[in-house]
This record gives sequence, C-alpha cells and structure tokens, in this order.
Amino acid sequence: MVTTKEILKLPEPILPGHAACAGCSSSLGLRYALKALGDDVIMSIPACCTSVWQGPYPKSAITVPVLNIAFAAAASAASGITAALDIKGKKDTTVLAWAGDGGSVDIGLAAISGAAERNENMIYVTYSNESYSNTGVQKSGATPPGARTKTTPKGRVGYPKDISLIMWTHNLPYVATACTSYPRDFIEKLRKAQTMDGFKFIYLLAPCAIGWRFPSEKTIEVGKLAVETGAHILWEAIDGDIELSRLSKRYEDPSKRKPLDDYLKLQGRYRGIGGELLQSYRDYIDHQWAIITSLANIKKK
Ligand SMILES: Cc1ncc(C[n+]2csc(CCOP(=O)(O)OP(=O)(O)O)c2C)c(N)n1
Repeated sequence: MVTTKEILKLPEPILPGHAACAGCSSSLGLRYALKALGDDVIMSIPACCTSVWQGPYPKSAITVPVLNIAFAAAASAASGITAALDIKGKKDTTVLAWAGDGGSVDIGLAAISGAAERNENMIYVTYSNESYSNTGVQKSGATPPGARTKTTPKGRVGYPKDISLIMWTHNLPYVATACTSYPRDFIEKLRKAQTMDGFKFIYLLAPCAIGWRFPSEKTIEVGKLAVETGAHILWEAIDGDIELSRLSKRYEDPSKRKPLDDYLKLQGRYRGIGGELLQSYRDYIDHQWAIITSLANIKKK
C-alpha cells in the first residue's frame, strides 16, 4: 500500500504559479494522478477548469505533454493519441484523459462511450465538481439533488446521471470511484489501472470551493464528509466485479454514517434549500447504496 511519505517524496508534476482558485481540488487531484502515473504520460484535456488553471498557451503548469481539445472531445483525442503511440510502437506511455463532469457526463458522453466500447487503451478520469464550474457554475448532469447552481437557483430537481455505472455497463477492465480527500485510495486505483490494457475509468469527486460555496481551507474536510456521510460511495470493479472500497465498506451500515446535514451545512449551495429537495438527496443516496451493494453481489463466473 502506498504511504503518505512515499507520495510526498514523488516529484511534483504541477509547477508553481498556476491559475487554480484557492482550495481547488481538481489541481490537487491531477497532482496526485501524475505522481501516481509517473512522467511518461500524455494528456488529453477538454475545455474545463483544468484547461484554464494550467496557464495560458504557450505556457503550462503541467509537466507532461497536454493536448487541449474541444469540450466534447477528450476521449476521441485520447483515442487518437493511443493510435499514434501504437504506430510508433510506444507501449509504455500512459494516455490520460482528464475531463470535468460536464465534459464527461453531458457533452462528451458519446465520445467516451465510443472509446470505451472500442476498449481504447487509456485511463479516463472524470474529476467532478458536480457543475460547469469554470463558466460560472451551471448545473451539469452530475449535479446532486437540491444543489443550487446558476441554472438551478432554487435547487436541482431530480436525480443526476451516474456515469460510473454507465461506464460499468460497457464491460471495462476497470471502473472506480475516488475522492480528492483520499489520495492514497486514488493513487492505488490509478496504479492498478495503469497495469491494465484497455479503457479504464475513474470518477473522482473534486469539491469546488467556489461552486459549492465553502471556505477554501475546507476542501479536504468537505470531500471526507462526502464519503463519511455515504453521499459519495467509493468502489471499484475489476473486469466487471464491483467491490466496495475499504473506506466505504464501513458506511454500508447506514447507522455508521455521519448525518448528511454535516456535509450539507458546510456548503452554501444548500443554504435555504427546502426539505423536500434535501429529502430527495437522501433518497437518492439510499438508492445508490442499494444499487451498488446489489451489483457487488453479482460475480462473474
Ligand atoms: C461546444 C462548447 N460549448 C460550450 C463551451 C463553453 N464551456 C467551456 S468549459 C465549459 C464547462 C465545463 O464544465 P466541466 O466539464 O464540468 O468542467 P469544469 O469547468 O467544472 O472544470 C463550458 C460550458 C465550449 N467550450 N464548447
């Protein structure tokens, strides 16, 4: 198991002076990702916060080659990179597509589905701040029930799409969920994915201080509460077999979870939201647990 000491000793893959907001967890997440994967990595990044905070062309704070690509095209561009590497006979380079939830769950969904179905050799990480953050925090398909965004000023009505489960139905070698507040879990999942051929998908919950309206020094605490309240379930599926991750196993029993309010009260996006919408979030979480734990009982022969 990777130790915190080891993570701290790994070379820094994100240079100082980038343009991320204070408390940004997408920059933290990418820092962990590149620490985990090493420097023989080529990235595909669509329009999203990361394409902004990495710095204006021709400068970049990211120390590996990056193809900045159109909003919908992270998976298509990454497929092109894998094809080019194939032709060059370069087998050791890792292709990392790194996209926001809007770029993955909404506009990029067809491209991801196609690349996944072709089992293109890449790691695709959706870092999710549960909104279109860099354009001013509009609702995405991953925005949870009750959350206030620019386009849902009274709180999001209805359930989000679960892209991790959508990807799971593509029969992939590896699908997992993670959270930026748990770097060891995330790094281990990335390293596992890196040893496998084909399309590997990781959904990384990445709390956003601006969009979720919490003080920037609370980023890690908010992410931890997402897991401790059961709102974000950590799991992985190797060749389709779903298993709860160690950090989430203890919360399978609802009585062990912290009250959801502990998580919501730190976030301005839930301030003043009516009880009905908050109940819909609670129902959604229960429903997600029922789905994941049921699927975890199905094992491939
Ligand atoms: C076709 C197209 N429509 C809209 C935009 C404007 N746009 C750029 S990034 C973005 C939102 C990205 O949201 P997400 O993928 O969730 O990433 P985040 O900004 O939250 O990191 C939008 C709407 C665009 N670049 N291209």
